[in-house]
Amino acid sequence: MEKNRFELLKTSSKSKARLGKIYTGHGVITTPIFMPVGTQATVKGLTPRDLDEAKAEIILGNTYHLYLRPGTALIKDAGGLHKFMHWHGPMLTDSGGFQVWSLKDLRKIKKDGIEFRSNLDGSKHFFSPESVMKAQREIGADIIMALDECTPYPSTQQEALKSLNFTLDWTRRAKVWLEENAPLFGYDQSFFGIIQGGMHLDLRAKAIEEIKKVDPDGYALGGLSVGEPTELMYQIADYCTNYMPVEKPRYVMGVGTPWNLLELILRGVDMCDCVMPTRNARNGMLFTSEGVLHYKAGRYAKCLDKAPDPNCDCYTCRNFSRAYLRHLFHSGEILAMTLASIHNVHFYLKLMRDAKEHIANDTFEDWAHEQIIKLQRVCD
Ligand code: PRF
Ligand code: ZN
Repeated sequence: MEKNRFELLKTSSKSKARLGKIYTGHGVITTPIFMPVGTQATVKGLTPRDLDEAKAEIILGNTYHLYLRPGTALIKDAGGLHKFMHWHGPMLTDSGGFQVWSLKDLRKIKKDGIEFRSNLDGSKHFFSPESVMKAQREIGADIIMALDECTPYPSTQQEALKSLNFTLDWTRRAKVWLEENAPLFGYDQSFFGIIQGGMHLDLRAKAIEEIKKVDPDGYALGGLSVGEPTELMYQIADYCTNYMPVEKPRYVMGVGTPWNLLELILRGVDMCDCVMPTRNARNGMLFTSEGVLHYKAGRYAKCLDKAPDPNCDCYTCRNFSRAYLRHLFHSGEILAMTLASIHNVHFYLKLMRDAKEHIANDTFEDWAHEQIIKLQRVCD
């Protein structure tokens, strides 16, 4: 079985921005990359054909949701999630640590794993570092994540340390289990460890030191974008990438806006995922080259002659007006959500392709700073 591998192609001379490639059994991912989120074996509102058209290189799935429904046994019987959902490109699954953690009243974190009740029917379950690896073997994503505990914000040093020690222990146990249990579908599955430690720099450094000993295929930053000021998130990411091995991919989990992504790329991050492009699309918000567009607003009711984003060549912007999109939204038509999601996902992925081109041409930093200001404006 051919092993997945990461190739670092370039590091910018003016920032920590990097260009790289991850080779997987389902194709090559070029980094920096954004991963659209397909929680329940679908990127909400989009067909795999839409994802292809947006040039998606990798999508994300969630072990927690798939384990509860339809169950990982069915996905295994389908031949893995790629076949089940007809997405044949690379795929990453989150471990369920964060999704279970978000259940708050429905879960109990123990030394050996997480006890929780299903948000669907109240049934009782237990995730151990090993059982979550087994579930991810059955789902068959190309990149799988260790079970972790997302440290809440704010947390004292003592609370964050206790939480971190669970994550570290679980990561070691996950690696041991993976070494004894081969992938099921004939292609390699990369294993990423997750760095926690809250906003405590010394704990983040300790986390990296300890996870390095496990020698995962990639390093994720968890516990960010959990209520802390955005500047603090950037500082933690900036600090952590200084200590992460240069020869492995770096992934910030669950972030963020288009400008967040550019800020993180400047700080040496290679991968991000977030529900934002699809969720915000469904709620009436588009990210555009001219800034944020609240397409449901009354001021667009008669806007027949302008595309949602005049500088975008996605299916939505090529064919429909702001007035039409607003009409669909106000009529409760599901097509509003699909058309808006097509645009937002396209926009995020095009931004990543532009970022890569600018890094290659040594023009990334000035361009990124300009974009960071432009993209945050609100369209009138
Ligand atoms: N851990 C895991 N998944 C995550 C997070 C985390 O800390 C976050 C936090 N932003 C998003 N998704 N396993
Ligand atoms: Zn568009």
